[in-house]
Amino acid sequence: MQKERKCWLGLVAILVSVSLSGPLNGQQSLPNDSLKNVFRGDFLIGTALNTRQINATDGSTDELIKQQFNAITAENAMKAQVIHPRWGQFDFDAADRFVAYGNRAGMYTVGHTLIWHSQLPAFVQAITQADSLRQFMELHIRTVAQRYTSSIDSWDVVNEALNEDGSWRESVFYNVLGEDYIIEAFRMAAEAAPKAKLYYNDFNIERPRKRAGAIRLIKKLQAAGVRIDGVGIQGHWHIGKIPLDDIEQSILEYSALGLEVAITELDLEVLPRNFQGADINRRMVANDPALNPYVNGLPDSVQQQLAADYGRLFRLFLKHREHISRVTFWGVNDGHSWLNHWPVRGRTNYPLVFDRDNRPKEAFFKIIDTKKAP
Ligand code: 9MR
Repeated sequence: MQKERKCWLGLVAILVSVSLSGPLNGQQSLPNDSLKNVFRGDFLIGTALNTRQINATDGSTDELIKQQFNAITAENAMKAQVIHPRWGQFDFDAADRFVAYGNRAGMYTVGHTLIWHSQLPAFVQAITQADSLRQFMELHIRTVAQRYTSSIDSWDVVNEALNEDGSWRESVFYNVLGEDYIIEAFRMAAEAAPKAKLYYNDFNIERPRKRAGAIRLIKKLQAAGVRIDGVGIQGHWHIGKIPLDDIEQSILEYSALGLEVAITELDLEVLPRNFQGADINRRMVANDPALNPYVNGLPDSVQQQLAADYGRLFRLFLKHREHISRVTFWGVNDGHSWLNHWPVRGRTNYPLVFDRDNRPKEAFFKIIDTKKAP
């Protein structure tokens, strides 16, 4: 009897340890908790999908996506360079597959992004005439947004229009059309996508100076009578340096303007960096191994810091849950993150809450805990 009890206890212990530590012999075991279920009623939990994930080529990642997330954003498939490579010639292949994925899985589907200075095809960069640029914007926004009018729930209409000091970024749109290009972009999007939420999306707009610029931009749209529904704070932050007070203040100030707030591209950098943000024109040129210290694994102290920071963030998001529509991670697992390639190529980074084998990290459990003891 004693022996039998011990045997059962042993079996239970093995099962518990397998479920906590993840796959045995490389096999996928899904976590017991699901982020989307735990935060249901608070906000959506999203992820960005790359092409392989849109094609569901990796079964275990696909299962994890469907178990954990109820919102998806196209990481690259809807950017102008991909979808509109030459004037009037569209390539909807990847974007169609992306929205089909969202439809099949019943997920909230985010279009990213209509007007952005980056990943813009060369023919647009070369435009110098206001009329031509307006024609491009009109053709691009109408064609793309109308095509997905029944499948895209929210559009990042304009992405990253501001400099760090809150002034206008000198993109081709600003240089040729002046700051009112943003009014035109939102007006066109409102006509082409009447049912979708319309967002302005940027990084570092929780910081006071850039936030002031974003507020000017939003007020400008509102004064012109065009629709804007939300602000996307991207959320590319760095462990140990999460600007919690600025984030809280931003949530309050943006929502006071009548807007929803989404955290649209969340990841927490753990590797050395000499600047913050996500301006992809900035790179650190280096082959210094000190810049890539965790090739063989993340030290426990860093893992704990990452987890604690994710916990603090989600506690803040929960506190302001009535203003927050969605929290989207920028990638599914650490192996998929753009931060392995930027601002230094070929690093081993750990910014997300699932590891390279799709196992939940300490950060995942800390996030779930915020609901248990908010
Ligand atoms: O994650 C994206 C990466 O795969 C692309 O190479 C990169 C190039 O533009 O864009 C990344 O996503 C960016 C997003 O579209 C806008 N905000 C910053 C993101 C990280 O650079």
